Amino acid sequence: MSTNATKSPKTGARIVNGTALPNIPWEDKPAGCHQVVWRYSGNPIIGWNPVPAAARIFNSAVIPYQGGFVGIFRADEKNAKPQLYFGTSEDALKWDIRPERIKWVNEAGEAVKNGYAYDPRLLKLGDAYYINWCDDFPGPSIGMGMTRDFKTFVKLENPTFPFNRNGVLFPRQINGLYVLLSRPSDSGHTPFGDIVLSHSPDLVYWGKHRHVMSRGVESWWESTKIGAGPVPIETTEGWLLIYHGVTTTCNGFVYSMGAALLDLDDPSKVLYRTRDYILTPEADYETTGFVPNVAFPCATLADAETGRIAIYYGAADTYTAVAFARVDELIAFVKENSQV
Ligand code: BMA
Repeated sequence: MSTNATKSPKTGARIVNGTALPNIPWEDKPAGCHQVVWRYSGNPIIGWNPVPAAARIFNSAVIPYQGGFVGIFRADEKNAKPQLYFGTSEDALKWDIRPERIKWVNEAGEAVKNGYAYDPRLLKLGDAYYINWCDDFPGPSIGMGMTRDFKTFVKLENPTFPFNRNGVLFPRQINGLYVLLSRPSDSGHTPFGDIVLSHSPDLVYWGKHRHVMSRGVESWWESTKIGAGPVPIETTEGWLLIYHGVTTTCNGFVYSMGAALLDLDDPSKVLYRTRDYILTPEADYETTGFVPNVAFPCATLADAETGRIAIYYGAADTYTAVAFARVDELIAFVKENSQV
């Protein structure tokens, strides 16, 4: 049992620059649940062998589209290499995933060969949709792609060279510049890692790099490394960033989730950051699978009208799962439980 008691009164925090999403998948917090984030009772929503070519779909990103939902999915194919797949859904819970991986073209419309691709993030920026993922440069680096119709997927310039992972764009320009979170790393199962950010005038050239936050010192659940999770949510209290934090045990890494509030004008400034995790592997589908003890968030759906948030996360590098939170309650928890 986690000790994430949410004793706080609500802060009145609201999502800003978002849209109403009345059809967000949702379940109220079960009676007697004392956690600030609670799991969907129908988890996992995607299980083993979801399409003939892939053994496992997890660490994936979804977004509302034309009244329904679309997703970019990390699918580990049966040679164990990850690739990106596209899917659609009416309710964001039952997914129709295309049987073949996404075929990228470059800006000249020519086919692009991909080594591997994993842990996608997806957002709308202006009138186009952007995808970031861990790309084979060769060697892990941040990949960036764009689509307007989820039919043609255009691969853009890599914002970073190796080694880097967990590239996450902010959903609007800040002071006239695009902003990208990332996590410099090594080529393997990186045993370190802090979150940094970079600025760009055009999504091609990146600079003005800033350190955002380091792995935890006092908080042992995130003592090995941290990485940005879903696209940050703009709120009245700052950018709400849900992230993953990793600890090293004698049986390997354990991936949990934390949350932070970043300054709206300068998101390299951390205003608050949870001391305790907001979700840690407890359910069978999180503690048992291809890689046990992994809860890895890559996307949220958010209803700006009601403050309801659905968090999409990969469980045990095997399943796709959903958890829920309310923005006011989560922000109250981040502030009261802050280690900053
Ligand atoms: C990280 C990434 C994630 C994965 C996690 C746990 O390094 O590869 O895709 O979920 O390890 O295996």
